Amino acid sequence: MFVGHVGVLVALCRLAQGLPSPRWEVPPDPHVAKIFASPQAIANCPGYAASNVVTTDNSITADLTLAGTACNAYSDDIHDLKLLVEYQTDDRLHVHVYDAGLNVFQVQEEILPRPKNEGAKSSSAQLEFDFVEKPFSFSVKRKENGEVLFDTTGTQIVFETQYVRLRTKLPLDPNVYGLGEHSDPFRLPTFNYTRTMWNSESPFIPTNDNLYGSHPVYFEHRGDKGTHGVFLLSSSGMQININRSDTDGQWLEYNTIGGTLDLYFLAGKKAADVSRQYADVVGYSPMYPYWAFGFQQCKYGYWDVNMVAEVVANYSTADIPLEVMWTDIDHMNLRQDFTLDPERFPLAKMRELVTTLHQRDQRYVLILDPGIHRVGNYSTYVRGHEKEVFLKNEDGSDSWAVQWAGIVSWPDWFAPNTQSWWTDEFNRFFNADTGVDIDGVWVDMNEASNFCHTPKCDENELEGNPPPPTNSPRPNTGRPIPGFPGDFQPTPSSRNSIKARNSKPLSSRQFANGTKKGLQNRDWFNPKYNINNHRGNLSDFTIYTNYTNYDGTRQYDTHNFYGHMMAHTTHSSMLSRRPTKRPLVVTRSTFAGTGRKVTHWFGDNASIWDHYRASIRQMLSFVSMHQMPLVGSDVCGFNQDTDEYLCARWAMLGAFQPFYRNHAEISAIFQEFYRWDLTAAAARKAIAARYQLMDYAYTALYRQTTTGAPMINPLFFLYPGDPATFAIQHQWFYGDALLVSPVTTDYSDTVTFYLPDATFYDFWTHARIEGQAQNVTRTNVSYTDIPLHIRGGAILPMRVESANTTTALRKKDFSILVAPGRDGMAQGSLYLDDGESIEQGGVSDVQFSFDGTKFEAKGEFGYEGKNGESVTVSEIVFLGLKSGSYNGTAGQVVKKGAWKLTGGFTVEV
Ligand code: MIG
Repeated sequence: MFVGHVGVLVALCRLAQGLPSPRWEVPPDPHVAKIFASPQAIANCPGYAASNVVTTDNSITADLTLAGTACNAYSDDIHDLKLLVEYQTDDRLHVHVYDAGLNVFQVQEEILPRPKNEGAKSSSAQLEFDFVEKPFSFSVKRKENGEVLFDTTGTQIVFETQYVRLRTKLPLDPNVYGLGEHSDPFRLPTFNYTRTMWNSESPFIPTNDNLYGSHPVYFEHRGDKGTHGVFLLSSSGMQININRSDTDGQWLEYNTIGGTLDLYFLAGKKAADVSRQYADVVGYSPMYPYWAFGFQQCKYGYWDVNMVAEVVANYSTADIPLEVMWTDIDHMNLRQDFTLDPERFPLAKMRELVTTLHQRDQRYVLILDPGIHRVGNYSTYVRGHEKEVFLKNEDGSDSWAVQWAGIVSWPDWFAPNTQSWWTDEFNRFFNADTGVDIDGVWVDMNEASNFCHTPKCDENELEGNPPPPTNSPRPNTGRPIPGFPGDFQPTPSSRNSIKARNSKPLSSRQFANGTKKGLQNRDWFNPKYNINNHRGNLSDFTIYTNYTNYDGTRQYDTHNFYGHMMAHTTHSSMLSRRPTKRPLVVTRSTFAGTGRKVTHWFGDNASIWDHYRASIRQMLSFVSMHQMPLVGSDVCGFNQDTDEYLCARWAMLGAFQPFYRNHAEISAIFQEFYRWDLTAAAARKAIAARYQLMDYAYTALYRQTTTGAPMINPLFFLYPGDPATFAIQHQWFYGDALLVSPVTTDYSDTVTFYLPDATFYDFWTHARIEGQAQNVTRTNVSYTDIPLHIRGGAILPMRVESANTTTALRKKDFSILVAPGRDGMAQGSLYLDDGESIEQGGVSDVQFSFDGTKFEAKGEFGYEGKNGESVTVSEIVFLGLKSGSYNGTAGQVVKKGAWKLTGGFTVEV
């Protein structure tokens, strides 16, 4: 019911945007009709038999040979496979089933550098690998308690040229999480559930569909018996099914359209250990600049530089701190990357804007799209063409597609000159002395999103749908746009170039056997196994899957990390502009490991309560399971009009999520927080709290970058033995000590939330409340309130007050909040550095503890502050010291002083 509703909205919205219609409105194209093999064909697949088994104390290898007549269910069975099992560390087991000829595609090392095999002994490892020779099947067991974590017996492995299937049995109704990117429940459904991985433009972030990113890793939680993780290192399009039946019990099944079965089993056994073990495989997040925690504002549809300045000014007038201002594709000339609309965003004025922002200690971010306008008078394209940076058609001409600028070519991020070309464009356009001196950059549309529906996209098709906009349709505001007609048409030359390119977009570059670059001669467009991509066939609305990358691999195999490559290339370019500073790159499309350099926002949600709620579950899985800490959704919602109530609630919700940006679509109303008094009041309060807690959050981010322990904790991470926490998806811990329990019902002032069996303190009133492993209902929660509770046993480093910018905030003294647990004790920490440098001089990493009477600070004290920044603690607030003060702050004791964080100290109470 709800899905249907959204479908209509999507269609309407896309019409308004002048975008081609989505798949479900386009009649099926006879040229791309699918042929499906019957499931019966799979049931008869023979599986494999193991031979030549060699076992060492660290590994097992074997040959796997097709154990009967090929079933050729969806393509051709591969006859000879190999098995490699490595006990890489005591908590990581690597199991790889791959083709003996090494022709099947494997993700390149440069995309995902493989973790080192540290040569652990099978005897000391936490996991045990067992197998049956014929038909080959295997299981993975947790030695300590005999829990079988993975078990493929009962279903044959199918390993074909365009279809690979592996199924594991699971306990009934298991607690499975992860497998992003999706907008589904945090604890995944376990009946009749499918997860498709095929990175796609996904307006309105539909549930039960593939979205912008692919992270084939899941965490499974078994209460006191532990949490483990399973990562399938594969970029192939796939469908993962979780289901059960009376005959087969409960299972999880991978169905991929290529690639090998490259599995990493992560033993845990605590959930945060799995987070770390996954970071060991795909990489740890970098530190981000301190200012990235500031509040950020964007909108598609700020149509001139004056308006951008006006928004910044309005925030000041409204007394709402704004740290980062963003501009969308509005700034571009004819929607071309690295250009400015000369009338509305002239360079001189843009430079003035940025200088002024910087003088005010604010920052600026601009957007880039991957499609490079394929016209001869556009120098970025011309330079790229000369350096041969684009994916190519069969005839050697540059690839073509349609994005905002009109006809575009796709950069081939594998080509040898692409990085230097991209960096050169950065250095020209974002030049600090002559260009737009941005502080961060945003890469969009990099799934990649193609306005062409099918690979047959030609002039007729483009006319059947609205033509590609070269400037966006503008709402009739009654406001003239100087010098910029509202109905701009593609130039004749780019129109013509469609015809010229209407040859098959096929190219072939060098291919050699045994190089894991992907089998030749596959059906690049319509493999018979349907992964259920919500955009249609594999190539619909994206880069054609037959394109060959420079290294000889095909987009068919590499599609899911195209956006990842753009984002990582962009990271290097940003680094080259400011080699000593931490870059901020925010990407829409992601793959496993993208988080080791850049971060992500959750794309085009809508201004609806369901997406306010979805932002929580998306954040939970990305931070704690996909190792992408600095994430968030468009606050107040992107598509459609928000309203002051939803926006007020969302202003508060977003303040306790890592990445905090208000953003809206061009045809949506303006939704800056100052537009409504109620929303403004909510934002002021939430931002003040967020800013006072910024060093606490920054410390949590630092921990994640060094230990992998997530800066956002799902409740079951901290209360693993409490089954009531396993499915909680509307509450979370910001850091590991601040429980956020927002109102989640539409237009309601009541919230029922769960308090685990522990002591808590209300963040706002400091009142003590004993959690009893029960739900608590709060009524009269106004639109300027959000329930926040400090976990007893925690110490939170805070600033004594908030400030307008993070620069000013860093000059405020610290106030340390001590919240003893039931045992009267508490602990916490504070990490301090200069907030922006890659190489730090002295840093501080201070451990705080309280034993009931004595507070102590000790650790490393290397950061001395710069430019008037404070490293002074001017107060310590002890909560709940007197007994019987459960409903008030009577138990609170405040010690004033001046303790310098340049050395350890103790305070007695
Ligand atoms: O087709 O640049 O997700 O944040 O405002 C839409 C315009 C293209 C999609 C991004 C959105 C951005 C918009 N972009």
